[in-house]
Amino acid sequence: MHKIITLDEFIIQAQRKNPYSTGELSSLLRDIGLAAKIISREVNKAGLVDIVGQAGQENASGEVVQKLDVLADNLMISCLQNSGECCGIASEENDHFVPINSTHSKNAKYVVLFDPLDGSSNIDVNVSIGTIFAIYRRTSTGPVQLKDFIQSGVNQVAAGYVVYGSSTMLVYSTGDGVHGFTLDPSIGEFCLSHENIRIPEKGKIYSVNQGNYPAFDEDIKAYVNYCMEQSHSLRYIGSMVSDVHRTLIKGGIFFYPATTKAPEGKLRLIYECNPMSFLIEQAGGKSSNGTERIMELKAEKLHQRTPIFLGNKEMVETVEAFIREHRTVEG
Ligand code: AHM
Ligand code: MG
Repeated sequence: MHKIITLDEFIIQAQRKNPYSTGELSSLLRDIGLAAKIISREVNKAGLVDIVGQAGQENASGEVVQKLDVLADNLMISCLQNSGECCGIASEENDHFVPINSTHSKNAKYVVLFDPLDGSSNIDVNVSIGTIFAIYRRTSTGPVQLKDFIQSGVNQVAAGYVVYGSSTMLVYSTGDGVHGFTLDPSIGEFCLSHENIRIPEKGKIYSVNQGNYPAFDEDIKAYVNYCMEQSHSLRYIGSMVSDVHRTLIKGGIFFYPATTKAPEGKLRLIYECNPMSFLIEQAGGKSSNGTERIMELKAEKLHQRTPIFLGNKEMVETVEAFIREHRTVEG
């Protein structure tokens, strides 16, 4: 029988390799793992709405059933509040960041940013959805401030996602490779299933909402035409976590460019793009906004959006070349 390594054991082993580690980051990661297990349980019940009650209505115990994205948000916040290792959180669900003011948390050195349930419009049709998170070391002293949350992605200490798919997987990196854990529901543990994930060198899959084609710039239209001429396969789930997960494992490119309706793109820099870029780069891939590295972009506000192209280096560089050539011709 293979030796099972649980997420908690893996985190502790990684911590032991670093003699200066205080265990605070390990503790935070374990709390996120716990939140992920609870969210996974709730997501798995999503199809039972007729039995457990619709969002907004009371369930059999007289509690109001929450929408899943609100529930996931509250679960993440409460697990992170308990840890004492996090002095503030920022979530895609909330307009502002939330300081954690308890005595043991307010001086903690980490902030956590997350999208609690990305792709939540897919819940009703049983398509995979996910949670995305990023951890930064705060830069301020005293009460936590906006600047702690809008640091460049290169400052991420750790990032990861949980995909609630045919199985639930947690994939994360602390800057020492990308590691994937699959939830074994029978023992309630994330077990190491994908150690040191490397994105394949070559890819043949492109992933974009091609229905937006008429709203793309000419350079992106030209790149999409090129993908079709190359007979690349088109795969688009419409759930970033699942599309990026496939890209990480099978290779290819995922992109959400600017459109006439969304000139800044749709996806959020600090909640979605930075953590996914951290993972893709750690796995040997590349992530850019078409001209610049995503993780070097300057965030001005919490909910800033950006166009994004991530995946195999070669494929991302090809789309960048299309963009460059087009701009040169346009002068
Ligand atoms: P959300 O954060 O409101 O769930 O939106 C983000 C989702 C991503 O998961 C996905 O990549 C994208 O929106 C899909 O958008 P579209 O339906 O425009 O293709
Ligand atoms: Mg989202």
